Amino acid sequence: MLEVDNRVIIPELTHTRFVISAADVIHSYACPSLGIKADAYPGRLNQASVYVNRPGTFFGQCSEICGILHSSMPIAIQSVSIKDFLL
Ligand SMILES: [Cu+2]
Repeated sequence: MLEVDNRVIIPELTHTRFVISAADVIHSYACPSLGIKADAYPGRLNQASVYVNRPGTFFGQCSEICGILHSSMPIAIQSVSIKDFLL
């Protein structure tokens, strides 16, 4: 239940900034293994910075009770080498 249709692809060994918002209700974009947890508000921008020092896939979930589909809002972030990121 943690896989997604489209993973967020980020480059490793690079400072990456996530700009987080929502389209409907308040969510929380959380990926514990990357130390990310930021509320997503409709009409507002929130941000989180991350520096990933290895390739891999990191999973998370929405962590704000947001509605009946809250339990099926997975997050998957994949870090790849800069060379692969630029392809
Ligand atoms: Cu939720």
